[in-house]
Amino acid sequence: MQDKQPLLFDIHQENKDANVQELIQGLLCTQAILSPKYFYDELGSVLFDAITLLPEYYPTRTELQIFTHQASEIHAHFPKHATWIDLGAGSCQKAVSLFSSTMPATYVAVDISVEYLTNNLRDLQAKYAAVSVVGIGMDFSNSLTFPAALQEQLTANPILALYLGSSLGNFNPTDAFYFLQRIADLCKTGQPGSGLIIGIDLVKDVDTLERAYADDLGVTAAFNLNVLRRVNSLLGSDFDLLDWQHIARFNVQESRVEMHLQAKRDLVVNWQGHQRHFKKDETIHTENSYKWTIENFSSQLIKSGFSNIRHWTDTKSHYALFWAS
Ligand code: AVJ
Repeated sequence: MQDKQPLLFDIHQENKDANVQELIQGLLCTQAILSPKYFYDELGSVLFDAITLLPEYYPTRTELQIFTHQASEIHAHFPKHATWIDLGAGSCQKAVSLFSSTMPATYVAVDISVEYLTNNLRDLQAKYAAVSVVGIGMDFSNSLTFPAALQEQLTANPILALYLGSSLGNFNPTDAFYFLQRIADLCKTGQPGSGLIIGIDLVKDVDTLERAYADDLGVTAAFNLNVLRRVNSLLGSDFDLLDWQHIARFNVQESRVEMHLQAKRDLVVNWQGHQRHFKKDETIHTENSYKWTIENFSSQLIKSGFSNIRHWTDTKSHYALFWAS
């Protein structure tokens, strides 16, 4: 008999032209900007995985600690026989490590690249024959519309939305509000008991925050610089990586760690008939990672349409897991 296979959808319209236009516009802004979504090519994804192993980068391991130390309390909130929707699932490891305490009926892994999900999901489906495994390639930052074929799973069971790894940090508070509102609407389509489990990185001393984004080994620097190679390949531009240096600083006013690439000298970058001059020390802003307080994030959840908010933190209150239904 043929093994059960995961159900796969690719509803990510790879809009190359729009990406190129967006890249060019960002590079021509007075404060040049690049979207953090360009970090994650094959090498970039491996570099990010390496970041999560760095001693300075506390979020990933702290989130895992909270899940392990407070497992029974956290799992008590998870609906049973639910449809799990793992937003930004990646390797699916984080969510799957929760299966031993609460088994979903359906596991829907959502990520920007369905290719990356495919192999993981085949193995997962083989290992958990009782779970319906689904993979969806889509950019969920702007809309959360699921294939019609999933209607049944979304309405007949409770929904557990998972957004782990403090990925919400890339959204500014306004965009975070709209995004959470869409998740709240999604939860409303599910049976009672539906809710969201989300990992949030908290405001803390500046040194700890900045070191997490400027590690001694230079892995985060490589992760940041790698985006210029991605831009070179997408635009045919001539960024020379040796001309740029990695910068990470906490912007207290905006409550975010900013990553920039800073020009080491006056230089010119050329692409497709355009050019941009950069003065020495001028920067390209490549990422924001917003940090929340427990109070701010709780009220954000309530504004977005959630009630019944719970949270758990580590002993240093560096990181929080929130439950909202
Ligand atoms: C994947 C967005 C959660 O902001 O901490 C890590 C990305 N950038 N180091 C973060 C990142 C530099 C990460 N997120």
